[in-house]
Amino acid sequence: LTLVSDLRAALISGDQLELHFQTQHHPGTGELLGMEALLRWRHPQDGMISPADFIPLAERHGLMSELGSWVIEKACAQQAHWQHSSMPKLTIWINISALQLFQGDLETQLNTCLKRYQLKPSQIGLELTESVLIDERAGDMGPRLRALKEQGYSIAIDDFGTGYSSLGYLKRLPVDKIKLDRAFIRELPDSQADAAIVKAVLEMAQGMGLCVVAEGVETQEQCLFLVEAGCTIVQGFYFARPLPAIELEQRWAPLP
Ligand code: G
Ligand code: G
Ligand code: MN
Ligand code: NA
Repeated sequence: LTLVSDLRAALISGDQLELHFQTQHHPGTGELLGMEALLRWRHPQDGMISPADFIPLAERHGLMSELGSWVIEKACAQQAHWQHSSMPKLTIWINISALQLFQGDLETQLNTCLKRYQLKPSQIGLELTESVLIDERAGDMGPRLRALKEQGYSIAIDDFGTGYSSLGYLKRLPVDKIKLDRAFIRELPDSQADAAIVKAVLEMAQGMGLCVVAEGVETQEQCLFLVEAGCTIVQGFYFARPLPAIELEQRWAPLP
């Protein structure tokens, strides 16, 4: 429980939380194509705590809405800052948790933030996990996602293939992008099963007009396989780890 009160304190002070950014690339050319914002908590005593650990805690203790707002605010502020710099102009994808989608008014929150920073919805993408889409608390996500889509936000399905879901939602919901979970990438190109799954997902996505991002790409061999299979966007340690904004600027917008 002390961790919960620490998180409350972190949200009030703001200075223990950081957004890091992991770039996305073409697996063949390395071209920079987008980036994902990833939340980090630098605990004063315990060091870096993974969002995989503190996001469930925030959800259980009613802090998720505030934490989610912090991420949206920070991502928009960073995007606005980069619009006025020599950084390449890219969509920043943010992770949206289940509770943010069920409770509160995500659409209004996003729109307010965009307006304040004079951004367009196309500059912020939303990543939702499969489990969010089939969460029973949610009811039908269709109307809410279609509203976001109509505003101009892009929607990606995160951790695709791990969520015990049927494929039906891909047809029903206004999805733009599939993020193929790294579990299917890890053993490429050796695993015949993974190779078959990845190729099938790419073919299905192409047939439906969806983009595919392969996650967790760590080796050149994986890139070669993915190029061959027709994948055009990858994310992973092979190209870049999640980095603080300042390090991205040093790499992609170096001062003369
Ligand atoms: O970056 P890392 O591998 O530590 O992230 C662990 C998990 O936390 C991932 O599943 C990632 O999607 C999730 N995550 C990272 N940042 C955020 C965030 O800002 N909001 C939400 N809801 N989840 C996040
Ligand atoms: O669930 P989500 O895709 O949002 O999680 C993103 C997380 O995956 C990031 O927190 C990041 O730390 C982790 N990640 C990113 N690239 C790689 C990679 O190449 N290998 C592994 N093992 N993890 C990665
Ligand atoms: Mn993600
Ligand atoms: Na993922």
